[in-house]
Amino acid sequence: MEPSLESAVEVRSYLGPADERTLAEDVLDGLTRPLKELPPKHLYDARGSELFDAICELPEYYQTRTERLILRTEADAIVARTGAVELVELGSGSADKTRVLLDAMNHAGTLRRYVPVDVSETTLRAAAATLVGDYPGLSVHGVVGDFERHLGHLPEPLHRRLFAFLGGTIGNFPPGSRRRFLRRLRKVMSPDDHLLLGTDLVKDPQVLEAAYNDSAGVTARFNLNVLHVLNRELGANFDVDRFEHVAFFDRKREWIEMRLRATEQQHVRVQALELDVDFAPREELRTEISAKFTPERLREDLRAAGLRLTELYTDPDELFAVSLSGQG
Ligand code: SAH
Ligand code: AVI
Repeated sequence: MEPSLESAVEVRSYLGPADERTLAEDVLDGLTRPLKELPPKHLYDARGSELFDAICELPEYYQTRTERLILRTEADAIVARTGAVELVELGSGSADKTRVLLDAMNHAGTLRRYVPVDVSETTLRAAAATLVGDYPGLSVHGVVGDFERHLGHLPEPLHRRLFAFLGGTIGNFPPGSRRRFLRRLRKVMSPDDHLLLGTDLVKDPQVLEAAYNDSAGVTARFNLNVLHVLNRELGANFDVDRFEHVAFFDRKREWIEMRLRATEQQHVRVQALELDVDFAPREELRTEISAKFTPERLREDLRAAGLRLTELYTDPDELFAVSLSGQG
């Protein structure tokens, strides 16, 4: 009998009332600290995900096109080396670069299933629908959830898996949580699975700062959008026009910090939490860190999580790195 070419999509959401609590807890915790802070995952509502996709097209944001170039060059080798039949992608977003990996698996005749994991349900569903249309026979099992909390909900492996965590999103964790996350991920992986990790590299601060202060102002809109999320989800009354986007490279910690700065003194009410928050003139709220790596730091982080770096792929200008690691 001919193998069936019928594609299938199944999407399960693990986000529920508990996640509204997570946003509430993050806001309560983050906005009452001396240095106000919010975790970056709240940047990605449907509008934030669209703005992120627009960032990926910006001339200053070299990361996306560089990672795509590396994947194009190395995808066949990665597929041959891992023997993967299944691609599990964390923070999959619009799954655009993913196609390079799916194409290589398809070409090698191994592709069976794609498992995207993302907090942004709209984006994940749209990507899943497009991919099943484009890859006959592909089965997509989407997990709408938080990769820090819902990795236990991945479907039972079919056979060897390639876990992909692309775009440099690992850099959005603070260093301690980064290693904790990698350790947890390693525990979810079977002995024959591999991890393909995209990391942005340390480089000229001017190049880095330009990537987060683009001339079209898209990153500023992406950053400010988190205030719209709080207004909508928690009944807050942030006056978004009275905040400005700030992004700079912290040379000591080797990470980009993205912040929102109050242009003047202001008082904000977060209705759902019965919380009052005051901002002094020029006071800042940190919305993201984006760590930049050296090969040594990457190797050390992976080693601390029980993973062994087997290949480190980079571009000719050494802007970005894609690493392959396993447990062996
Ligand atoms: N992998 C894509 C998208 C990167 S943007 C690329 O390389 O271009 C980061 C993605 O991670 C977004 O789609 C966002 O919704 C998702 N994300 C951020 N924090 C998350 C979390 N805690 N759990 C699951 N997904 C998360
Ligand atoms: C998803 N993440 C890796 C992006 C980054 O570069 O840290 C998010 C982003 N923030 C501002 N521009 C892009």
